[in-house]
Amino acid sequence: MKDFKLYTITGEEFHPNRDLVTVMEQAILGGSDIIQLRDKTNSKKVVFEKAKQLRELTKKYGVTFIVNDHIDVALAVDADGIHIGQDDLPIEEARKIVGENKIIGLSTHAIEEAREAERAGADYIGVGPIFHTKSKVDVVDPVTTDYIRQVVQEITIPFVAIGGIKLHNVDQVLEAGAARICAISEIVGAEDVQSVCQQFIEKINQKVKL
Ligand code: 3NM
Repeated sequence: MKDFKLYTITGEEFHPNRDLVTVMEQAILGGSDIIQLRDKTNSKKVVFEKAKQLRELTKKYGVTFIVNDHIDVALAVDADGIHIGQDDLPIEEARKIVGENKIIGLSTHAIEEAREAERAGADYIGVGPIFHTKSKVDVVDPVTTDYIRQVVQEITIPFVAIGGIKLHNVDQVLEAGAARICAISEIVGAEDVQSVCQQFIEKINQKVKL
């Protein structure tokens, strides 16, 4: 898969007065190089419509596009990949459906899950929640930057740190060894989405040479 630095996940509840595509375009213009559509509330029909719009947007900018949960929607709009969780289909089964050319990302919250994801053929893993977050309901206690250090030592597939990451605490995450950062609320809830992304990218570039 094409490597990335700043992963923005949609969170429309954080920008009730602004349009989804506009906000995500600002994120891309600020340097976000991978976008995920995550919608746990709307019908598949609505998710599909949003996915079509974001596919068009990401194609225009050459940015990777991932769909959360809905494998069928991801295939229907020809997204670059899917992101699934611990309670979804096993990676091997998801792989049979999407094929070798799509990206499969998996959320992990402990080193055993990371090991299993690698063994099963995930293309990347989410590592989190690093800090407390209000953006995910079923999430476990924060895993802290200790989990990042474990993953750096043991896991060879790419990982992205997620959960409660803000401009004011991202340095701790980078110092622990993360090379890729993911955020929802800090980015899409910002007044100036583009500027927040630029600031994340600057911090990543200061600490990491991918
Ligand atoms: N997954 P925010 S934490 C979607 O740990 C998601 O797997 C997590 O949102 C995980 O940047 C999380 O607003 C929410 O904290 C991230």
